[in-house]
Amino acid sequence: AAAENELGKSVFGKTCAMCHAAGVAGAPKPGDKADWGPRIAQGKDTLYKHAIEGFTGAKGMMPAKGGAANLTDAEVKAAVDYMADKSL
Ligand code: HEB
Repeated sequence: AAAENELGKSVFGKTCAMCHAAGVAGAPKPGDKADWGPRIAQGKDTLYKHAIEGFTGAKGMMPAKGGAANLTDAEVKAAVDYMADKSL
């Protein structure tokens, strides 16, 4: 469906890839279904909240907005969708 999530792809590339592309410090890699499955099962609202506000989980620390406080919530949500859609 979201084949053309260009916003999410762009935000991911600029802000999220530094940790998520290689799985730095426990960051779940897009496409890693085993890691993303239970995360996606929490529901999108929880994923959005954790990405926007930050959270500490069993694997490490997700900084609020990936450390880019200038991002809008909509930009962060698009990046979450981009990663989650690759991991279904
Ligand atoms: Fe991150 C996780 C998103 C950036 C690190 N993240 C995560 C998640 C999400 C995200 C959705 C899941 C949550 C849950 O599970 O609930 N990120 C994101 C985004 C971005 C990011 C959208 C861009 C804006 N990160 C980032 C960075 C880093 C990170 C930059 C580094 C520094 N993360 C992370 C980690 C994790 C995450 C480590 C995991 C945690 C646990 O423990 O689980």
